[in-house]
Amino acid sequence: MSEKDVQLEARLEEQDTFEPSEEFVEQANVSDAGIYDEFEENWPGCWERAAELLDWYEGYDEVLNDEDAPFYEWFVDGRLNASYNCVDRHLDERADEVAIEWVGEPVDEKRTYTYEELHEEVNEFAAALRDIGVEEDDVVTMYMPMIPELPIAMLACARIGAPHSVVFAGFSADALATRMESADSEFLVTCDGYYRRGDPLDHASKASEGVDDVDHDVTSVFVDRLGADGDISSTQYGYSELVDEHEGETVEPVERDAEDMLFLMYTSGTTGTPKGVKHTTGGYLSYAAWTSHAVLDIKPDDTYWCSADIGWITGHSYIVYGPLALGTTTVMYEGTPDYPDKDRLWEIVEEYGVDQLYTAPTAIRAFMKWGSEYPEAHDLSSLRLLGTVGEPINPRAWKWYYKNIGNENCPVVDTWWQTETGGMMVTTLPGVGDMKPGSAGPPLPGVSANVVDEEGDEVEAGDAGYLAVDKPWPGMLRTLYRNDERFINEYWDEYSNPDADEWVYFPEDGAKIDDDGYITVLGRVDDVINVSGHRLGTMEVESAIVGVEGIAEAAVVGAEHELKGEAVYAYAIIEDGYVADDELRERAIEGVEEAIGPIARPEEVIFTDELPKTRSGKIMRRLLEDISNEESLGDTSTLRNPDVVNDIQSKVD
Ligand code: 6R9
Repeated sequence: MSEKDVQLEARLEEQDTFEPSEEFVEQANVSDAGIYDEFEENWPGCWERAAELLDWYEGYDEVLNDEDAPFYEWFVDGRLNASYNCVDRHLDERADEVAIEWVGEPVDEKRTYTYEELHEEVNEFAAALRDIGVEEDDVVTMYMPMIPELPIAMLACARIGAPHSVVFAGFSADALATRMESADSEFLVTCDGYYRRGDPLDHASKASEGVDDVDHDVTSVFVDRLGADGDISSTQYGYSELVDEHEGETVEPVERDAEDMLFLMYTSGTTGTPKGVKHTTGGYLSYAAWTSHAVLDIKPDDTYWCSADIGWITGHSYIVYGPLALGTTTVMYEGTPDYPDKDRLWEIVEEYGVDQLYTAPTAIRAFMKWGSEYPEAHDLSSLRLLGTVGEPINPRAWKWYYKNIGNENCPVVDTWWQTETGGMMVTTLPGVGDMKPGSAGPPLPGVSANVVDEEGDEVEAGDAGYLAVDKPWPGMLRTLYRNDERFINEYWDEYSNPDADEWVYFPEDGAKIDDDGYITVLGRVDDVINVSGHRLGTMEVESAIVGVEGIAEAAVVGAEHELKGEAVYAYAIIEDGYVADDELRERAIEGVEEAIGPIARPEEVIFTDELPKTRSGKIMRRLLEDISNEESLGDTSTLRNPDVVNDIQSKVD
């Protein structure tokens, strides 16, 4: 490093506040700090700003109906169609502009869809879906990797008013079956396979296995992604044959009520079964579009790239719905960042002239580890804004991203939100606020998020507490699918006062607030482990382990991990007559992969004779967490079996 570089590095290390450049502010979609007051004074009417970004067949009568809180309704009686908003309405001016730039894993395999081409594809597949029996309000499950047919199928569903439920392709056959059962979903769109690090990966068998486990009949459509490298000969419907049969057909977008379900997204919670988060057409889409406009600063002429997977909420809101609603070009990449080499992302940024990049701290930590020579080998000067999501980002990784990817020239938005919130909630507005690495920022205009103590009272600046949101917002989940009771229990029981009709949403995250109102999110306070930005419920993983022959009981916790953020540590008790050996350990790991998928794979499986339990028999996961992180242990006096702690500790060391 040159003397100048060393000085620069030192300055960066000390700096804790960063301003957006004048150049950025001048062109930003939102650059007036008055927006915070404006939204507060005119709440909930302020949310018309979001709804105005969409085209409505019929305007709404009321912005918010809170009579039956917390079952809120937004943009009451408005009517619209999400597929129309993301595709058709751009045809007048942008028919030949690119909607989706798809980059395959194999180098040089790419596809470009203009808005006109996307319109054609979406219409033909919508016609095909109707043809195989999909009706309005039927839930269509999609179990697909990052191939263009996934957003096409989502938009085709939206067109005919059939909610989709996308299941991450890395999940197991079991996970697929559970979600299809839970949603009573009779239709599946999937594919033969995809490429991972150069090799074709079979997906069709996993999909078929899942379908076999569903109690009701399922109609399946298979996309031929792999050509000769895959096999869909024995499957029910081939995607391209279906679409060919409907070549050139158009399907009138169905007018949906603002509150009609757009999609379901399953996510992990404290207890065993995944939660079917319900999002609506009007509120969700307005919110995705508004946050894409205000936070990601997306303009129609941009080439925008979110490197998440569409199988997660981030991909729904910020690869598909938000960017397409705004008529921009959204990039979609099939592969991993290190194939064929560790500069693949930078190569893509350079080739397509990407304006905004939205990625996750887990990826940034990997880039850091690989070294700055990879981004340095490419011209990244097209970038105007950077974003992160999924877990807390430590200041060191933030600064690395800011300097090495953004050339100290792009604002970095650290966006806190959840599957349930539909879109971003806490982040700086890039054209307005200063950035403070490590802290997400203030709540967005119109969002009322605070940090409170156990009683629900706001904490003093600098103290830790829990995030709480005491006003509704358009992108919020409306309920958990067919389970209103669980919706209340999970999110509203903690701080609400139903007698006074006061409702407070509890996201189950710990946080701190600074005296300037900036919020630092500390992580989950429930039994959810965040592996590389993906939520895993401890119960889900534990029941997979206990399902393995020879294992009697298990407890899993998250332990800090350099790249993944958190890794799964499993503590297990074996049944009498079995041996705690590597074979059993391997079977436990396989059990988890089969039940959930490789992302849930335990980093360590530690066999023990007992688990630390309270007198009432509840497993003390906190203690196991401390042991896994090799931290000193807090109070162990409430343990029924305090000796077990030393025993387990000696096994982890
Ligand atoms: C969008 C998404 C939600 C959980 C959330 C929190 C963590 C997300 C974060 C963050 C700190 C950020 N999280 N963004 N923590 N800073 N910028 O990730 O949704 O998969 O539902 O996860 O992720 O713990 O509660 P989801």
